[in-house]
Amino acid sequence: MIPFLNRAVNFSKRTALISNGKSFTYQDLIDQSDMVASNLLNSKKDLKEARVAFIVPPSFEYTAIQWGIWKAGGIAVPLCVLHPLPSLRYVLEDTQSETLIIHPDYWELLEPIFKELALDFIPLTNILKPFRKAILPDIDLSRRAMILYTSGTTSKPKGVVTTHANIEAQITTLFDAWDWSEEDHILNILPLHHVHGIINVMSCALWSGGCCEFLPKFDAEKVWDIFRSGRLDLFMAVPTIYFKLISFWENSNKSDQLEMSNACQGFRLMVSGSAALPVSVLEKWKDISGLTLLERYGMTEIGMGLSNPYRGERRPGHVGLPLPGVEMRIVDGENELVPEGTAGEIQIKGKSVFLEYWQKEEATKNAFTENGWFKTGDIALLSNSYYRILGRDSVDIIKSGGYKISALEIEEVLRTHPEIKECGVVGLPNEEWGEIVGASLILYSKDIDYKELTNWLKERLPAYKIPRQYIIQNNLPRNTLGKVTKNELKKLF
Ligand code: MCA
Ligand code: AMP
Repeated sequence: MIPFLNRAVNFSKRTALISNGKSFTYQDLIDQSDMVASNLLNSKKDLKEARVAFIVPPSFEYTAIQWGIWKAGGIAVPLCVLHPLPSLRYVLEDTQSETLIIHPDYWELLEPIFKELALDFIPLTNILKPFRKAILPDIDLSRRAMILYTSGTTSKPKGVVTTHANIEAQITTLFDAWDWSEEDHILNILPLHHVHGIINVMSCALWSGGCCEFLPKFDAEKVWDIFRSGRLDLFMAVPTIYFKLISFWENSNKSDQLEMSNACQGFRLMVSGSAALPVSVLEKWKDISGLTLLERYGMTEIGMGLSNPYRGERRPGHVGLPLPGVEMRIVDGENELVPEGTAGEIQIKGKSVFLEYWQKEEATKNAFTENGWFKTGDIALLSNSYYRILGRDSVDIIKSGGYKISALEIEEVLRTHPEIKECGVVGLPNEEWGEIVGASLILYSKDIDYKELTNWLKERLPAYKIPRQYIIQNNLPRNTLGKVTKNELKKLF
């Protein structure tokens, strides 16, 4: 049995999850995930790492399915509920999923591919229904558990494979560092196809015997209302969410502001991550809530790497030090250690580091040094005993609203538009979103209808990848080798 799931019996009567206004105990989660596993196994003994994709909003059912897949020996492939059909199809094909579990809200969206893809499409209710309880297989911790998609320096996202051992290490380092306990009650407003929502929020709460409450879609007013209920003591989000909560507070009347600020007194910890936390946001949040946000640094491939301390100085603009069990070094372009205080690439080793990119041997090999350090591509500097992230070594990676976006992926889609001859996509600094996507277009004609272009893009890309600013040019700036000079391009917006 997987230790993470096995721990649940220690907390059987406690509330594990709150979703859609209902509370579910750990026993409910154990029973429902046993049913999911039994339905998936049917008469099989072990799914033997078959990929089981599921498209289900954050909820008790989501968690029961994830656990059920693990109990049956499968690999969980959570799909993004915001993705248009081509993005979902890409993940299903790339993972060669055998099964797709579908929440009723997404049935119509997926119907066009039912005949085209050879996989079992299972309605949510069928996988949850009572079934003769199967004998569950023994799962070795070295087995593959999950595939999450992340954008990189290639145009198409890559599937990051983590084992049960990786997941356990990603959880336990945070359990120790941030003092999780069964008394904790956290709100999850993050999407559940990324590490931040899945591991840092939901899985840490369930490992601890605490309670994770879902709000499936972020809404500043609803989040403040839940804060005001006084039942939470933990919150974790991306900087954009803190920005939006601050805006809501600023636009409220004085007595509401006072109530909202008072509601923050019940929290023992609030964490920010997935993108750089602007010092201005940290300071405004401190004025409003009295709390100093704990900023940490992580990546899909490594879980969390660095963190400001739970106890001790949380320094604005810094991400602290390596978490327990995480080995880290800063190197130059030749993978040589740089002197202290010099900027270089962060490289990471440890049990939390992923196994491989799904079926991409070459990409996996290139992501590690010869002696097994994972090359993050992030540039950092040790300043006065704390690390500071300076940026990334690739201009083609954009971080917007906490989502990692590949400029190359957007360019590839834009180039298939009949009116676009050539294009260049860049990330432009933005206080609210971190960066927003900007696109320079070279057109066949003089002008383009942006509304039509946006609608056309929405059928092909999720909303957070759609450019928010455009310029029209005759030529893109290029260097002598003909490569687009993205830093020059940024200046033109
Ligand atoms: C949405 N909009 C945007 C963007 N996204 N505009 C500019 N840039 C964007 N990126 C626009 C929409 O088109 C819409 O505009 C309006 O904003 C509201 O859209 P909606 O989707 O409702 O936005 P939202 O719900 O307010 O979303 C903001 C959000 C979301 C909650 C911050 O982006 C989010 O959940 N981000 C978290 C992502 C995450 O978990 N990342 C972790 C991965 P209009 O109304 O004009 O159409 S990183 C990770 O896991 C690593 C390990 C780590 O370190 O944590
Ligand atoms: P993802 O691939 O979506 O997991 O995003 C990981 C990337 O987010 C990292 O490689 C960093 O570039 C960025 N990131 C995460 N946390 C921070 C942080 N606290 N400050 C700056 N960048 C961050």
